[in-house]
Amino acid sequence: MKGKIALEEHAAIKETLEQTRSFAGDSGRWDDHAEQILDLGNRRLENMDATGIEFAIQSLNAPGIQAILDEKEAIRVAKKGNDTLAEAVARHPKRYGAFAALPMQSPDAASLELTRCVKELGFKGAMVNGFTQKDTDDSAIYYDIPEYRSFWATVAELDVPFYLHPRMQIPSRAQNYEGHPWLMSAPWGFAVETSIHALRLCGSGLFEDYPGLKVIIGHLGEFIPHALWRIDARMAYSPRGYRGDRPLGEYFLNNFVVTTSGFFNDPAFKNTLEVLGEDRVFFSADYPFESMQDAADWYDKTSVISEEARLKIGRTNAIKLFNLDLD
Ligand code: GRE
Ligand code: ZN
Repeated sequence: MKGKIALEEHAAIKETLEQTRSFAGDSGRWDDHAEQILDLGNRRLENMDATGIEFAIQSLNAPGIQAILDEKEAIRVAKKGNDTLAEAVARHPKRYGAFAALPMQSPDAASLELTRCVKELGFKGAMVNGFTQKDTDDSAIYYDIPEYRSFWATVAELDVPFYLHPRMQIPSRAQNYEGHPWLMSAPWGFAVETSIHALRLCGSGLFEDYPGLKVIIGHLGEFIPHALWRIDARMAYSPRGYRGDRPLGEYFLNNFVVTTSGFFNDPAFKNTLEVLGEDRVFFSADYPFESMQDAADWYDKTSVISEEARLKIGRTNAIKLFNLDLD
């Protein structure tokens, strides 16, 4: 399919590049991976051309700003990353948009940076990589806590989506992964950590306070669509600490949309579509951690969807969500 739009596509800057080393595959792939993730020029664009991706919203790699302990440094690197993405967008406005990286170490600084990115740089929203560390390695701040309500007020006021992207659990909190480092990252742990964070948002009353918030999660919903019925079924018996007024599933279906990033599989796609419907699912690749070719080879041919739905999920849903100036 020509004219696809992708939402979870990553670039690194010098300050965040090393974070991706362990994900690059064997050491022989590092140089190539580094070149791919640093590039926002020809190599990326040619890859998009070859796979029918017309437009891609770029974001900084994970864990990115969320792993920087010092607040001032987090603000500095976020600004630098966002300015780098903004320059790429300015060079290729018909091909790239951008999500803001945010210094969530400070709700106020995050609000200011998101406002700058949206109002001055034309960014399409934010991408935040799970919980934020701050001051000590063993810190993990989730955004359902009251201190972040002012930040969410800014997101709601700017009326832009917030993409909650995975990161790995930190070693001091990862005892249950001990001896199985593979389990901590993209094969499983990414979805566990991201789904817990997403469910915390749902269970905190956040979407009562800001009913218009739109949260995006990748990887076909980080396992939540499959589990949604059971969550509500069991919550009828054990809702201790739940602060929503309505069943959790209602918040998920109202306030979340999901992408196909890194999940190019018919049975899982079918399940996600059955639960969410075709208006709430968006094509994405997750380049360069996944190949655009794999994403497109699967998406362009999958028989799970009609041609009409292929166009919506591949393109028009994104044009609507982000008010994109594309035909
Ligand atoms: C991602 O961005 O989703 C990602 C990584 C690292 C490894 C795999 C992966 O950041 O999907
Ligand atoms: Zn990603």
